[in-house]
Amino acid sequence: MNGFQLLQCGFGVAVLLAAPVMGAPAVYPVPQQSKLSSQTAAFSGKPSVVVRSARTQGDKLLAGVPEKSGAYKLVVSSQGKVGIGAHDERGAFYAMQTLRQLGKKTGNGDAVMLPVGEITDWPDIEFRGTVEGFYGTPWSHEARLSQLRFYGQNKMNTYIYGPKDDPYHSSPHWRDPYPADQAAQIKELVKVARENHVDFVWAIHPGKDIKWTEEDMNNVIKKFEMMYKLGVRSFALFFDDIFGEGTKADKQALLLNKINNEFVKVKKDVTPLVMCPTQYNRGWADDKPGTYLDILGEQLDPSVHIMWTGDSVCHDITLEGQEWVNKRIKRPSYVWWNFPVTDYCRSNLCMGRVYGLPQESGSRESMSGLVSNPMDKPEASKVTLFGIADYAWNINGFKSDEAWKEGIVRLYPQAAEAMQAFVDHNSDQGPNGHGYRREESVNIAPVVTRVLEAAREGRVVKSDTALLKKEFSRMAAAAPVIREKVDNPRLMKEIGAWVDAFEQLGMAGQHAVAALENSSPKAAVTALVKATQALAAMDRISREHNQQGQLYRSAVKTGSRVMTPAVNELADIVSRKTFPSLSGTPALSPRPLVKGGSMDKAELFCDGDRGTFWHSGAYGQPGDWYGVDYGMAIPVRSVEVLMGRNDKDGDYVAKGQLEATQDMKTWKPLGPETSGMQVAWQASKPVSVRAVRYRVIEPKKTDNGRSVWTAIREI
Ligand code: LOG
Repeated sequence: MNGFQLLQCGFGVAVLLAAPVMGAPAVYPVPQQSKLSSQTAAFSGKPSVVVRSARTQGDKLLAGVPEKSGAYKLVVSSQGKVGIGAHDERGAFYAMQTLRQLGKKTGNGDAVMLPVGEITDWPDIEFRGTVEGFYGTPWSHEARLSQLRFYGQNKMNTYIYGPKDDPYHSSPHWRDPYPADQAAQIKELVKVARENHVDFVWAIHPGKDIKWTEEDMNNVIKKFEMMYKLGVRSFALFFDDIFGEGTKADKQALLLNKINNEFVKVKKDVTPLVMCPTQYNRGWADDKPGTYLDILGEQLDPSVHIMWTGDSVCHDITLEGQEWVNKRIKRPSYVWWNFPVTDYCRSNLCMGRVYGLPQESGSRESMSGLVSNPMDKPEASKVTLFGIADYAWNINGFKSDEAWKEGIVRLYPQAAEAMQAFVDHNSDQGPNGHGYRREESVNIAPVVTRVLEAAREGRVVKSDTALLKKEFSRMAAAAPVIREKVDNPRLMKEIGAWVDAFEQLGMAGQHAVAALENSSPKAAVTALVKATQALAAMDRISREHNQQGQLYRSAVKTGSRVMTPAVNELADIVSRKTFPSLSGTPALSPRPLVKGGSMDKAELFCDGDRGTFWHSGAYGQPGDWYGVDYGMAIPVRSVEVLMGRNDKDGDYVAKGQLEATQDMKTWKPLGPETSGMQVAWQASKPVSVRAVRYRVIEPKKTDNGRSVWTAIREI
């Protein structure tokens, strides 16, 4: 197909006019070489397009265009002629995306104004995009279609399909064909991906129960054949998060090489395989020479890409870390970046700026691909995906803060300021088992620190409290604007509860600061009551969202790194000052107790949030126990233990006994022995209890007889 037909396929002037970018014609991702003058020329019509072929080798438009998929040159002459030279059709498509961003409506018929000059452009990283690879409700079909278009517009070329909760991607049904309706949807995804020059990579996750027999290995090829019939031309094999037989490096290499020889090479139109290893991060890698990663490096066909999440499961990517693994696997790794995924911190939104990717020289060569594992909230993920697209295209040109803000303006043109206020305070994961954190509330944080320091000493610095109140009112004011102006129902369904909570936080904050500033006790009490009501409303919003019944429920946490703790502390300081008789009451802060497992992050099972969990990090043994100490005897009427990382997970205790103590020495049973993921005890009258625990009678076992770790969401 030549470029002219490409335009007739629907990328002509109509598209150009449909979405002109007003203001300065910034291009994103930032182009590699841009020589645009301040002179503009009116343009209407069709660009002349040359795509590299045997015939066009010497064409002027191709001069300087590197031989890379997606590379292009766009030339605007002072006479308003537009020429495109492209390495391939993808490059011509990308040139049109750039052109669309440069065009400014003239108000004069069909014409748009374009800056005169030229852009020569190519991607730094060959494979750029996402891996839908999280635990949780997979994205909807509509959401996926929208993602694919978004990737095309932002010059990302890869979408790896691998949602952990799709039973036809993983066990038990990886061997089976998709039901007809789902097959039809995948067919459509492949088609829309192709229209947007995105490789739809279908991944299989067979390692939980694969047998290394000829028959079962052929089952993988058979499934790939079924997917090939649906149009899929790119494939991946994931061996992450599995135990036992499936984890063997030599067997995995054998299977991949077999598929490469018997399927990829035979088909001819299938792209190189991608694999996610079992030891996919440095923290989990055996570092003895000759072990897992070296075996893959030696035995896997050099064409196969090997994925890598960095120094741990969720981690910034560093050049040093890349060099470490690349030496072992004997190829540049294909980065699976676990950001902005929130399947380990479901109560928070990660909508902050993109940072923590290497930019020093050598970074480009250190990765063959970069895919982001996003949130289960596809629309909300676009904020960070915009930044990742920019980074992956042009590493040196990437400016984190600018890309973030530009992304907000483009995604929410009618409510950019309000959305910026929202994402300013919705970026951190909160305390979590992976220890991966993001900055939050950056601009106002120093003011918050000063206000709190002063308040603890009974002082009020008016200039600071004024700044803080202004920020809280900016937050409260943002919510109605977002609800009214953000024209994206799917986004609002994803983050609506957070927007509601955010509004209450803004109100709570304003009242808390007012209470602090007020010298009259009566006015302080009035403000304090209002602050408390808004905080209670936040709790209610969170509890409603966290209701039973949904498979993946979560609390709703907003401003959790800086702003919510600040409001709580201010309210506390004012109430102690206003009601001195209350001061000295010990705060009821439960402490985790563990026998048989790591204490690390154990506070996550008594943080009041079912969306976070603690993992024992050790196989369960009879006599192990997990509990909560309240520090003093309190009346207790019911106890509930919610285990497993989520409702589908197997990491819980098979049989156990709930117990309570008053003296921390003798434990008495609360009810009979219990079993299952969720156990509970209830009494008609409260009993006095200092601590409660769940004691393991029988650990849960895997199919091969080994006991499992225990995950606890909440006691
Ligand atoms: C999983 C992934 C999950 C992510 C973050 C990889 C390769 N696998 O610990 O499905 O979304 O961590 O929780 C993972 O990252 N396992």
